[in-house]
Amino acid sequence: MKPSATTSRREFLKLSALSATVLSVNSVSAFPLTKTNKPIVVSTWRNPDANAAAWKVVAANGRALDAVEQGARVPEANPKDTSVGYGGLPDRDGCVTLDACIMDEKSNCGAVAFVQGYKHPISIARAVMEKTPHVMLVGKGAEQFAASQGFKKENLLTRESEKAWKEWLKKSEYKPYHNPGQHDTIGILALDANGKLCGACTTSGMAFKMHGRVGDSPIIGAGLYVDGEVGAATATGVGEEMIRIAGSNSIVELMRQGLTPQAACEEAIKRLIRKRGEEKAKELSVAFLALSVNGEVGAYSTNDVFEYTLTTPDQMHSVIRSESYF
Ligand code: SD4
Repeated sequence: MKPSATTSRREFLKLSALSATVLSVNSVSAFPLTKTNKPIVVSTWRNPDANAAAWKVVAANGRALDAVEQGARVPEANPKDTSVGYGGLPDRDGCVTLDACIMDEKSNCGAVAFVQGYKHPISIARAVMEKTPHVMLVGKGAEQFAASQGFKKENLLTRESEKAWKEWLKKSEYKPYHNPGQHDTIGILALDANGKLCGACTTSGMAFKMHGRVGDSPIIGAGLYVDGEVGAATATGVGEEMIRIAGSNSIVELMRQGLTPQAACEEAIKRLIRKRGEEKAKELSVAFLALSVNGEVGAYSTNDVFEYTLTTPDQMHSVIRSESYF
């Protein structure tokens, strides 16, 4: 399935006028509520198992929040996935450091960054959201909190990841790489049968990064943003670029102004390219994925490598190639 066609501003205004007449008087949302295709789960890259875990929750009338957490835990536990959780490639000092965040339909959110020794940062992020008055814990503090919540401490560096790091050490070239064929940070968005929209994002970040480097993935507004009245967006790729334009938040705000998720993702990528210039941007792999509260999906990336996995009542875990600028 191709992403839905871009709705022009004029079409949107027409639609808004129409929708305004059918909106409930109690509704405070300016967003046009058209027919919703739900439940729906969408995740970055080829992640059918993650979508299946999330789908199990929403198909049983469960909460989108549980769905995105369960979905994110799948690649976190998979040692073959070298950019998320257990088996994630380490930083240049050989340490696996993880980042994650989660956000619900009421904009409650939790995040952890630079966490070592815990396989499921997404669940720690959820605990930060639900059990502390804070949004984000990092490093040792996040690890202490995880221990206090009963999370199990484990070694996350697999033999394969250690081997890759030792290979990298031979030249120790500091180019925290973002090989398009070799990354699959998961951002996962779900709209449940009750119309609740939630998202999660989890990663081990860029391979062989500086010790202490944190990317976009745990930053609310950069790697993930959800507004339960409008839509949600998530990102993958060179995190510094998404942070620079507050990418996921920008997409949701563009959707609030009437752009489709597709048009909003395209505008965010173009904004980033305008700032960087085409020459430099060609080297940057960045992709956005968005879901509106109406169940429309959009995706767009700088280069032609991005794909995402979509699950709806009619489509079980379809992997779809995103359109791209280059
Ligand atoms: C980061 N955005 O840490 C992440 C990396 C990524 O697939 O998406 N990898 O910058």
